[in-house]
Amino acid sequence: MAFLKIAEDIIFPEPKDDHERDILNSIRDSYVAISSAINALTEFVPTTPTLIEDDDQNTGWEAERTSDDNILYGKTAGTDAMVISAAGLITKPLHPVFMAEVSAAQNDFSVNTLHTPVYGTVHKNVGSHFDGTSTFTAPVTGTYCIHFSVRLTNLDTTATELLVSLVTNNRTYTVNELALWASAPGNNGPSIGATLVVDMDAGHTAVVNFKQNGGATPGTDMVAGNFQGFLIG
Ligand SMILES: [Ca+2]
Ligand SMILES: [Ca+2]
Repeated sequence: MAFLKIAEDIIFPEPKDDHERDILNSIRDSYVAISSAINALTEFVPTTPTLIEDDDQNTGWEAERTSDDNILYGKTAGTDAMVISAAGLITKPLHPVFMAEVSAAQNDFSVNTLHTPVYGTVHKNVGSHFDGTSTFTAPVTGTYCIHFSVRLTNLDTTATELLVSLVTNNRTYTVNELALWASAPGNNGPSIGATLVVDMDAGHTAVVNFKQNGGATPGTDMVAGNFQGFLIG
């Protein structure tokens, strides 16, 4: 603030008489008050600082909504999309995630036909992009991690193969199991499935299919399975 001192010497020369001294003292008092106010403004520190925010204040980054919580909040359209905790742990509350499993046995599937399992028990469904039964719809173009499995029983020993697939718009991912493990009706078969990295466009769907080629009808039962996924980015 050296320039203010120089300005003060220029503005307030030595008065010629008492009248001029009174006037200069009055001006000096006002000048000191204004200078103090300017200094106070430059030292102002907001208690809840906002780092970046748009005009209508519903999108941006905020630091410490409560005193010294050391949390960083990233919000879009008024909702927190990313939160970084004081420990540096990053959560994304709006990020698409779904977790579902087969809720009840589905029995006597016909052979040589594609079937779509129903995953009726939904444990998590952020954004509601899973329809609650069989289909996940990508809300945004990106790369997803998707896991699927089915556990089948009562495969006929004459079945020639079992195909379990994840079907998306861009491609189909198939696990091909021969029926060697299907010895006799009533035997429990293993879970069949895969965990995949999948490219999807916004609006594309992912569903699980299975098909038994060969064997008698009716026979194959599905007793369990999982369908899960999340957006990688
Ligand atoms: Ca806005
Ligand atoms: Ca702090």
